[in-house]
Amino acid sequence: MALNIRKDAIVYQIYPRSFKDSNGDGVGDIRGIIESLDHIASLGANHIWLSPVYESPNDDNGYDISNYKAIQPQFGSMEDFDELIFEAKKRGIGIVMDLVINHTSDEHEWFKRALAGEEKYRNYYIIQKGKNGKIPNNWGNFFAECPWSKFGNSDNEYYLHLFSKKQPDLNWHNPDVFDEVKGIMRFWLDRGVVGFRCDVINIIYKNTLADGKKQLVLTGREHYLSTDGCHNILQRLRSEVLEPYGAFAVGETVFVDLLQAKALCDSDRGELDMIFYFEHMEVDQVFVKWFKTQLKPKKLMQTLTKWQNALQWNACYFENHDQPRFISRFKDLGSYRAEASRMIAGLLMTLRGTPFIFEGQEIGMVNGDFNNLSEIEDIESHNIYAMAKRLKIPKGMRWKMIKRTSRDNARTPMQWSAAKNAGFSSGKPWLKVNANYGEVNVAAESEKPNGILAFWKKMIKMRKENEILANGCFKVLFEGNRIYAFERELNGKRLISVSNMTGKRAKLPKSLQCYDKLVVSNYEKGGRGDMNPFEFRLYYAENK
Ligand code: TEU
Repeated sequence: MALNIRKDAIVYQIYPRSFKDSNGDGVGDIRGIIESLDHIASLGANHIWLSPVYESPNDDNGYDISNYKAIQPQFGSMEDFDELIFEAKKRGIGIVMDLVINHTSDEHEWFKRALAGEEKYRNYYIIQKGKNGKIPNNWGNFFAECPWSKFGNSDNEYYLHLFSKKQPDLNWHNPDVFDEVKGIMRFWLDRGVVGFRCDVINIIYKNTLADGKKQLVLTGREHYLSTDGCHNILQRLRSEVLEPYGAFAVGETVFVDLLQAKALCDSDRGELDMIFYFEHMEVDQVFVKWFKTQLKPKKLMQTLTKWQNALQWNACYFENHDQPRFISRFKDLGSYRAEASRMIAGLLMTLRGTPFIFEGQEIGMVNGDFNNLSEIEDIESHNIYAMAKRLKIPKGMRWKMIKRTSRDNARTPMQWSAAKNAGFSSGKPWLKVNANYGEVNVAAESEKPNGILAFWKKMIKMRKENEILANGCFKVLFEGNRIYAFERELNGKRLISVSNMTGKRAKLPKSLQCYDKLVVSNYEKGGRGDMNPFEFRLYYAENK
């Protein structure tokens, strides 16, 4: 089955709460996105992936949906949404929705009717009797809580939630759930959306609720990761819903290894167009993501290479709304914020696969400058902090963990200008604006012909116009402690991508010194001799 997205397309991810507030309530909204479309169009994005904009009580900022066919009132109305589709389309931009179908909100009508005792809706969820006065099994939970909560007033019944207790998991053994989801997808496809980003899609189908093998995190996961039932659902969603519309699907897939990944997105499978895997996000973690160590560039390079080689087509990303800002992970970032951001632009646009840019990445936004837990909103961070307290991890260390890993690091308001609240909102922003906004903002960047934004635009343009970058094959050339180099090749024409992933100068390896046709460097006076800190270069060569 062919890809349902052009190979030269670029996707821009918006976290709507944090993007642009048009009405001064401190929360970003759809009209704010409409006002900002020219920025996204000038960047060169073909699609916008919207994190959830559906009605939600916001326990997990919209990933807990109470009505899949309504817009979150804080974000606007369905008319605003239709206008967004229309205005985006006018600029050649398609809208991609976030499809969260592992769970709903406990405030969804289905769950409420289940609680009211309607058998039909009880079967939409995973409700189980306790075992010997205890919860039904020994599974873990993504947000470090107990995955089972009492179902209503019942004495001995529990419902499963792999995320927060306000996110009950759906029962994908029930064909009615499948039909409901098909209806939801068609509802949005009929309004003009071009694809879906499918939230934690490889965990939706639970084979059994039996106890799992004890693990450090997520005990029980062998019972629900990439099950046959999940593959079957994905194949049917593809053929019955997506294909007739020519719509694409990118899956967020947790804990996938290469084999599982291939089974989810190789083209002959007829499931997903591509997946977001996590291994390159995890190169600076110890066992679990809350314990971080220094990022070792070589490990990052090896991981990128491994996935580039394994999959027919990749979803390439370095940031999203769940991850700390990527450039903040470099221990020797120092004063090289601009150079590192431009290096990532070069790297992202030259890897093989669809590049996903997260809002703010194009101006080199860094982690939030939070001082204490009261400044953090994210449910996951609060839960982890509480767990660390239970484990008697000292207060200072607990905070250090959260500060470095919190998902809020990427969710701070978009920095548009040096005006009050970074031009994000005239009211009090729901999450603290980074204090560096006077210097780091879209307006300031727009004035700099050789700035960060200008370089992102340049690389995006190149990625879109160059057939080698869209279609060429990938071959790694060099993985060192500092320098990463690979080639993209098409019909004997080659582009050589070279990145210095450190804040130190680095010798260009001998094997790369033969290239002399520089296409671009992220340094004004770069491109020759030793590599500058975080320098990126692209060379052109032809096969001899
Ligand atoms: O994330 C799923 C996921 O596993 C992680 O990325 C998550 O952020 C967490 O760190 C697990 O420890 C998706 C969404 O992207 C995330 O925002 C949601 O909170 C989550 O699913 C539940 O819908």
